[in-house]
Amino acid sequence: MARSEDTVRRIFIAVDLDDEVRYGLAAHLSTALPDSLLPGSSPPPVNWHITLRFLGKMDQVAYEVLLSKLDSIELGRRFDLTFSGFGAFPQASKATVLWLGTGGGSDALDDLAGSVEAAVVDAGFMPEERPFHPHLTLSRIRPPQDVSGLIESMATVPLTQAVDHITVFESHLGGGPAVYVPLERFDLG
Ligand code: 3AM
Repeated sequence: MARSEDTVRRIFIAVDLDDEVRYGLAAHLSTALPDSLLPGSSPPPVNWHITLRFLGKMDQVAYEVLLSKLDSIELGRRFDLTFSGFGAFPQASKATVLWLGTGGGSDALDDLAGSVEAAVVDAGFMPEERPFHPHLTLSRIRPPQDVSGLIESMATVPLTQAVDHITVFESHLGGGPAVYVPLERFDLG
């Protein structure tokens, strides 16, 4: 069905996970964690991803410009991404977000985020002011909690994600978990 010109979408660009990695990670966490529970509210595994750039709401024209810029840039060579231990935003002693960090391939991921940022700015969006910090959000915690012990207990996760494309997602918020719909993908070389 054709989209009307006044369609507004809430958009972010991310590295998606293969189901093998997604559910392998979920299984690993449920056996590795002492009580199989993360503090706070955990997004369902189907929603797990590594955000490269959150853009927010945009109209159809801006969306099409964004796609054309993403289509025209060099995203670099595909690479393997491994996962390291847990981390927290803004800090372990008062965490509001518990995340899984990246290990091998983090430099390539940084470069990929830089390429995406260049395309986003070229498409007319304001530059991101915060430095890119690759992470996979595992839990959002309100009120903040001290997760220092949990972070120390979680070692490297034995899974590897082959990063061979990026995905443009539409985010639908409402009651319950957000729904992330993949709209477009752009392949790495
Ligand atoms: O990858 P994570 O889960 O850290 O937190 C939101 C999620 O990131 C983030 O975009 C991803 C998909 O929703 N996000 C949502 N609203 C945001 C905002 N206003 C935002 N990031 C920055 N600014």
